[in-house]
Amino acid sequence: YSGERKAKAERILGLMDGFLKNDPVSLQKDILEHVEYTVARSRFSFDDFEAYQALSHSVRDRLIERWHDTQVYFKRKDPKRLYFLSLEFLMGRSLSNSVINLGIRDQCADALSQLGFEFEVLAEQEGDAALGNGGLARLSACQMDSLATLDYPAWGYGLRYQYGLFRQVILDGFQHEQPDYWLNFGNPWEIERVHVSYAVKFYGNVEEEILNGEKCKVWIPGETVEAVAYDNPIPGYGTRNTVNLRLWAAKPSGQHDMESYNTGDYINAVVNRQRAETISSVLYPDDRSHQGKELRLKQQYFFVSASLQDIIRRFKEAHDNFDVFPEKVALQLNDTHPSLAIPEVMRVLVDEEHLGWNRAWDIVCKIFSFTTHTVLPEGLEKIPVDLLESLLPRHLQIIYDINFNFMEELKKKIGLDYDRLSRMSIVEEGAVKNIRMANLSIVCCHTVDGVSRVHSELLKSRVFKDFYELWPQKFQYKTNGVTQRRWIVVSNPGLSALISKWLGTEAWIRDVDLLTGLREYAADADLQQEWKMVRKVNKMRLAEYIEAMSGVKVSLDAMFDVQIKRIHEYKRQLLNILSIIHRYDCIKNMEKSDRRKVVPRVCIIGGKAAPGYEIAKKIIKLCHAVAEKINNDTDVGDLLKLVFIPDYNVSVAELVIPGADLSQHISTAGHEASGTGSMKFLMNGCLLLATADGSTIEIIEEIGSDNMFLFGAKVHEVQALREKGPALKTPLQFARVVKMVRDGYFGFEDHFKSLCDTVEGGSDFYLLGSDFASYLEAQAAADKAFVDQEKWTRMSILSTAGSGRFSSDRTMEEYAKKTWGIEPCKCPF
Ligand code: CR6
Repeated sequence: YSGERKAKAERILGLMDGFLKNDPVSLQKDILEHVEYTVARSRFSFDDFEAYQALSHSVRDRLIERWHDTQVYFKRKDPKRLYFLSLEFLMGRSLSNSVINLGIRDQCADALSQLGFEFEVLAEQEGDAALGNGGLARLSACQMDSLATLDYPAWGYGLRYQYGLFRQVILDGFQHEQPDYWLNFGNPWEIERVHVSYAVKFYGNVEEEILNGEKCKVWIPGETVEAVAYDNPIPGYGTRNTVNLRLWAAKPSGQHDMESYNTGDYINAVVNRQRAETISSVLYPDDRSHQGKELRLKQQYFFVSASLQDIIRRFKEAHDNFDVFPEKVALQLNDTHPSLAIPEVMRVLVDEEHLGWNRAWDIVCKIFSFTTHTVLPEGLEKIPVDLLESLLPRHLQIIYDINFNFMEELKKKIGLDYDRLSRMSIVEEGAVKNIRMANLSIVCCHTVDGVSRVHSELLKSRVFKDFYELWPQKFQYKTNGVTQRRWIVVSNPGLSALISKWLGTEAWIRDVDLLTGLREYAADADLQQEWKMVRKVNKMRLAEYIEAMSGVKVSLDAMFDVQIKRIHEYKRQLLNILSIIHRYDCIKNMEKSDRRKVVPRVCIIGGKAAPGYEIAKKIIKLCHAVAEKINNDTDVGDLLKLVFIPDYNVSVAELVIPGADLSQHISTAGHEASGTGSMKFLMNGCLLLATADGSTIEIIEEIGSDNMFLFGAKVHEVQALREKGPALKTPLQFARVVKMVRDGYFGFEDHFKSLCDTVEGGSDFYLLGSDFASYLEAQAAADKAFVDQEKWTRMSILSTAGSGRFSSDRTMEEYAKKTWGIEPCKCPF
């Protein structure tokens, strides 16, 4: 600065005490001030929730300081930035994660204890930010943590839903959905930016105009909605860098529709305006398919348009033409949900910036990359042309033009192979004409990433075979990863401290490959003893939670066997339940003297079913019906318990994962694109019982197949097995347990009939019957291993030791180097 600005800056500096201090006394002062001035309670009398609010605001202040420094530094350096576009972010709670990444966890705990509060208790006051469905959304959250930690100049963009993923309430064993109005008690982790807002347009029509002698298209929109930014600072660990997750909320536009006001219907005019807010009001709760809903399409365009206006504004602040746009901007599409960004960039560059089609297209082809998260063709998004035409008429024209050029180019390469041309076309012809968003993304992105190796192989050999043959170089994969900060340090502090003690350093929290150092101590009796102790404490915590939630008392000596994830037929929770019935049946039919040999088990299942997914809901009901029977059978007692954990979410996962002995990842091979839950369990020293699917295949390479319990058909065998249909051999035990369900052994036989029909009579699409025998063998192997606690503990240590490759730090580094071309930009302060 110079002159007047310099004098002003100096005066401000003179008034400042410097950065906020992190010693316990300074923290106490800050907390008390927030109690008084932010929460507006008396410093002399406030409760746990108010203390949580005040503490959060004190932490937020520190986040803001770092956020400012980081943004100023990025602005000064102007590096190539990554913009990560995702319709879902499953952030969970922020307090514990923030204080750990800021390095002030212990100071906060000290400060609070002197004020008579306990950090852990306050952390429990926070609700989850559940702006996502499952794996894809939590992956985005893990990746943001890694991007910040690795100092990458990244921004996340998404939607600020007022209602997150529904709350699951179980009544008589049936799932009911309740709205999650998560903002009810305020959200100290976001900063509302009333001045960062953009007009987003919908509907209307396209007209032609002559500008400087050239024809150009002008979109005359029919409706305008305002997008307002809410910033969520994401702190890195062991760095000052704090990146931004900017979420958009819809607000009525400032531009008034004079017509309706003038007609004198003031109340209705206001109510209509208010409707704009519905765009960002609710998250779609189905992660299987999204087809043809106008509101969904509006959400997609709303967040894409606002984000791009923001990105282009930032770019234009530093550059006066678009020549270097591809050197400064990388746009990552998290699945096809944000793929309207492609025609939107074309529209802005061609219609508003008047760059000309070819130049705009050249830019588009350089800036976009796309990651797909699904294996199933039916999971690929389609948008009905009619819908697009009415909501975004100009975008439809642009998509048609892109497709026309693509088809012409393709014809030159492959000739008039009409079958192939129609398979690859962005436009799907038929009774209902659709836009295939995956085809659009593949045509326009320079890279198409899968989320595990086998996923990418399936994309290349099946789902996108035609495209792979055309552009083999576009297809890559980056195996998913999760952040060890949240999934070990935050959620399992006991194990975290133990790891640091034995490795002699905390450096693994940033450099997770160091975990392999545990391998040399895996058989060390002292480490084993301490490892078991930590795990026992975690099991106690989980047992208390189970009792509080379900009233079931469980024995700590039992094996805690966990399957927590969304309920899906392909994830085969039904297979798990049927094997639990088999176990129960075996115990019941055993001689009393043999029961001593039974390894006691607590089977824990948790997960939400999409509200319209009937079969998944029946699986939940079956779980409860079976649990009711088993848990009330005093004859079986502690040998077997089954509990369903309701309302599974990120915070529940943080509690359950550290306490699990065994976890199940048992999808029919070839169906789970990656799976990330397994990685969290692995990091926490939980053994896996799994099929060779998704990222499990790579986990086997890291820890060895003898360090886990594998079973089931392999990816390449599934097709042939399916073709056998009714001729498939299924074991007698399978028929027996299904019959027990059919015959009403657990009640509700009418209700369960259609569920049983999905696995019998030749219709067992997910191969529960044919995998049953090998599943039972794997279960038996797990029982046998559990009896030998020394062996089990060694396997547990080796699991953690081999988990480093599944850190999102590794994933983000691979993307940065191979896909985005970005480099770290570390804030020096
Ligand atoms: N449902 C995949 O099914 C993968 C995550 C993250 C999923 C899952 O195997 O681990 O994405 N896919 O890549 C989608 O959401 C479309 C998921 O979470």
